[in-house]
Amino acid sequence: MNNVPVNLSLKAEAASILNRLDVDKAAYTGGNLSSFSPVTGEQTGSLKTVSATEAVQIVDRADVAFRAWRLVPAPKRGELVRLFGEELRAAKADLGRLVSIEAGKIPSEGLGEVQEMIDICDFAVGLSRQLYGLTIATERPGHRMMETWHPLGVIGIISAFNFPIAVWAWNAALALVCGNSVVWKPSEKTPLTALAAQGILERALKRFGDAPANLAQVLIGDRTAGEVLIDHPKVPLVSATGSTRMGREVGPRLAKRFARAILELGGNNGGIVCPSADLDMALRAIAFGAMGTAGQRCTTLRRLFVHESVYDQLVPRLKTAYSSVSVGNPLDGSALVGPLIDKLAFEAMQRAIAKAKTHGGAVHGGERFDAGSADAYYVKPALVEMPAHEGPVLEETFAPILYVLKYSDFHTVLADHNAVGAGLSSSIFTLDMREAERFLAADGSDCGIANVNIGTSGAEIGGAFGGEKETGGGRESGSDAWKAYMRRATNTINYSKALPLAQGVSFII
Ligand code: UN1
Repeated sequence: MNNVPVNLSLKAEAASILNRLDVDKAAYTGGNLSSFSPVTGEQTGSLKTVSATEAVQIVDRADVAFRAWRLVPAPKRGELVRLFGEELRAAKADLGRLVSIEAGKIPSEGLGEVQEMIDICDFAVGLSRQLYGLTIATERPGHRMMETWHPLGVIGIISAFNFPIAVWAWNAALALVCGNSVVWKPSEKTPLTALAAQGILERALKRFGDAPANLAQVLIGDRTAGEVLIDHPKVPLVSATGSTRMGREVGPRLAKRFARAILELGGNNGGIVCPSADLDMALRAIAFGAMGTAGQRCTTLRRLFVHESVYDQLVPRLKTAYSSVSVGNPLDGSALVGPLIDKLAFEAMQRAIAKAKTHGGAVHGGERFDAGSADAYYVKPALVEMPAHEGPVLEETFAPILYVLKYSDFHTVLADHNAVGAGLSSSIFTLDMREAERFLAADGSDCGIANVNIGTSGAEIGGAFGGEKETGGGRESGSDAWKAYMRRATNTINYSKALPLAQGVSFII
């Protein structure tokens, strides 16, 4: 465990990074939203927030920008995103460091978050020449049928503290090449990082030259600002990342006005370790999946099912890994696990652990330790051996708690694996082809992400990211996720001299 030096001025460091990224000091001083670093608990800024009325004006301006941007050819729109990727590369060290300061990530994860943004930019640039429609066989002679993809409108993005900028970039990069404008409501826990990322996009916009004003805007504000995105009739799509509770509010409100939603909500991700598993590999994957990012990824491994034949080999090694992992200041480069985001996260973790005990759970770790600051919450990751798949195991707690269960029968464990509300990510560790393929089959894992011999977290941007059931069903990032950001038109063109009707209908006047 590392002690956190209390005299570290993260406020000054954050300010100098923001200054280098051309963010106006007035945006983060003298305002009413305080930002903090979970590393020390120190206040890092006080940001100006927008009122609901200002938020409405921001959306109205974004709609004007959309009307111009949709007419710019898609490959040219891609050029803006290419420049954004270039600016991100240039600012990677600063931006990664700010992620570490504000979200508490270790350096490689802070930098990794920026890399994820660069990757989606590259993907989106390629996509800007590949927004393909289809030519479809028509039953009528002398006709041609095709589908065309058109820009959609103002895209609202609501993002969470744990990936404060990468998830915005997934959405913004795709939305921009698809011909949309974006309005972003970042987490109130990570607003400085949002200002920095927005500043970098503005650099790219400046270099691009003639993009419409207000093409990409950020809304620093509280819930009421976010609600404007949900309710404004000029926002046809909201992509929202957060808790299932948030999704239950946002989803029906969007549905009520027939707006689209990309919901990326909770995960309660499971892993199965089978008798044939490569245990060395499984151990490493489990450690990163469950303890990495202090258990605060939506893809974090939370439930581990271990076959009874390997339980006594794997679980003691896991316990050793848990008790020896270095937890501490994420900025000094030696810790693998940084702080929880805040006191609320710590309290939720303690409640889940207490509940697990009432269900017979044997808890290893989980305690807070003094890191030299009363306002920083560093905990030892908790490994909890559970006698049954019940109680807190069925819920997502956004903290490093790994519930471990022993299983004997593959079909029963598959059923247990799927018997939770969330359906984001999942893994199986096996060298048995039948088990691996069953896990990936129609009656296997019911999650949006199902992996073999790798962990549940750390997805690449090339695949569609998202999950089923209470995870919300949305897909972002790679594959054909771009289609959600466009509207599809089916076009039938008659180049004959006759007017045959489909389905053999006759209507002669
Ligand atoms: C999230 O936690 O909201 O797969 C996103 C991963 C990352 C993205 C996580 N690429 O863990």
